[in-house]
Amino acid sequence: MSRVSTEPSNKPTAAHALLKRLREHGVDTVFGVVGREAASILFDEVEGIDFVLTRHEFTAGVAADVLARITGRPQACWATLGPGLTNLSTGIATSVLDRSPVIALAAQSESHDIFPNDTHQCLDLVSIVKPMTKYAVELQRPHEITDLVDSAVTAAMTEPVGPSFISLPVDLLGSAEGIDLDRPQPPALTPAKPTGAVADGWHTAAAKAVTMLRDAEHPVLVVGAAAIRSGAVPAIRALAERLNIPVITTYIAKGVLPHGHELNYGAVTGYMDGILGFPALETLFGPADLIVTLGYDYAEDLRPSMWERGGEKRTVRVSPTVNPVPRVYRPTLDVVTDVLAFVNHLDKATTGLSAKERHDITPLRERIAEFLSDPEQYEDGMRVHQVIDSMNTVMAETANAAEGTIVSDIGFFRHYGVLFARADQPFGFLTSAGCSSFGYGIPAAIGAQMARPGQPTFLIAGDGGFHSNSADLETIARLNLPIVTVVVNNDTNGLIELYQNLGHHRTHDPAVKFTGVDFVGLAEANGVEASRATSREELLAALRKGAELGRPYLIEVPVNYDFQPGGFGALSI
Ligand code: TP9
Ligand code: MG
Repeated sequence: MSRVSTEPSNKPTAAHALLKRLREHGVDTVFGVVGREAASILFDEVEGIDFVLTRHEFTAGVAADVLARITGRPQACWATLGPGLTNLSTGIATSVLDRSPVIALAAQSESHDIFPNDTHQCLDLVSIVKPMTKYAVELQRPHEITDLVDSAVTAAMTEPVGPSFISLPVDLLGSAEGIDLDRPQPPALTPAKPTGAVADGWHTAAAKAVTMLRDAEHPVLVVGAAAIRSGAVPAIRALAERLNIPVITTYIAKGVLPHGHELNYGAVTGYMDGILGFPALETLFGPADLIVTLGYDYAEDLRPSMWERGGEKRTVRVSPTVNPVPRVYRPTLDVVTDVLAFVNHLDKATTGLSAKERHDITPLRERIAEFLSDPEQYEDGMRVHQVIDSMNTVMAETANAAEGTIVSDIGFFRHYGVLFARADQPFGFLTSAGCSSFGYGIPAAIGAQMARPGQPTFLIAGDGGFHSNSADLETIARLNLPIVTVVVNNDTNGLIELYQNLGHHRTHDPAVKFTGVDFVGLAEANGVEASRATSREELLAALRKGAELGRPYLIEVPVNYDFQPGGFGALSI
């Protein structure tokens, strides 16, 4: 089989031009796993753009997603041909469903040898990723690489932001034919604001929104991540404070108001009534008569059915994109525009309006406080709310105001994180709302710690999700990222056991139970110091140690959930 020429040359190649253009667009990191295309690209061709080797391509995709999300710039991930790209595909799925401007790149067979499903390791890469990307293309002529990168970045940064993909035949990647490194710089992109007829007419709709807000007794702002991307967080806070309007967020928009802010009514999940044994959604939404959704995104899993309880409500949808889900959310008023522009407009247009009397959620707050302070020493393992309460305590001691990140993998514990984990800044709590692939935790913590090097990062993960992707513990150790990981271990895919209970009023162990893994030994084998904690006191001490260490640290905590067959009740969604 023909392979790429390995004759070294000093001429700039498509690989140089690719990295240079990515750098000019603000990309500073390429996460990935390299295959035989190493003959065409070393990743040291261009200053200011680093390669981070991961153990699995999924890790590369999610780390790029989170680094891009927090820095507000595109970031890149890399896979080799065939199985490299199929491994990366769940990372790409994460950045489309979670909305992050990731530039996914993969090597492809030589341009004269692309026979998908016949040539060694050759698959039709563009067709594989097309349904989950905003732009997907294969390089045909080396000198066009700069234009392809420009198109990929523009598509990725346009709302709804998401991944773009370029397939790179290895011979073209190593080719110097027609390569010109002196192309003019691209314009700087922030997530692109909407333009066009719908956006232009938004002032009329905004005037209606002002009237609806004036008439409302108990308005509530429901905020999604597009509001963060538009830079509207300070404006939303100012508006909410002036008019005394509560703010409720999706999982990933936690931190729009700081954790302890009196107008922060929290993030919601469909599991909350069951977890708290309390009618939480009714308390939060029942009295509301106007819901204003700012940057609402159905993919963030806050469903309209969650607010449709109690009295009749009117709804205003403010979003940079046209409504993709009218069947589940048909607002009274739809305003398609940039969230920041709308909030600024609303702020000016409501200058004379007196503050609202917000509805009281004291009973819910008391229930949460009582639940979290649970002093019981359970014989069969800690409870997850005790674990998160301990993480909050040490995060508050460790982080400066408006700093720190709590990352959550996917599992039942994640819903406790959504409800209780502290987040004092936007993206101060990270989980995958849209894609929710388990194994998200390690790569998301890597991305967060790289984006916020001076701040603490705590990760909570379950045994199931964590061990599905635990090889990248070695990446954390190699990069010496001071991430404090807490593995809540019940030797079970606990959330799935809950569903067995819900569906059958009984469980079936072979489908959800594991034999025990020694997570302390696993961490140490990967170069990460670790310990085990079985009580609040031990956990607090271990978290404090980890937070001060300046190196990665892992704490295994045996846990148990309290749901009995049939005991959790129906979900609230
Ligand atoms: N495969 C992938 C890639 N992602 C998901 N989300 C599933 C399967 C289905 N979810 S959430 C979960 C599964 C199997 C189990 C999580 O178990 P855990 O030990 O990490 O957490 P816990 O607290 O639920 O036991
Ligand atoms: Mg588990």
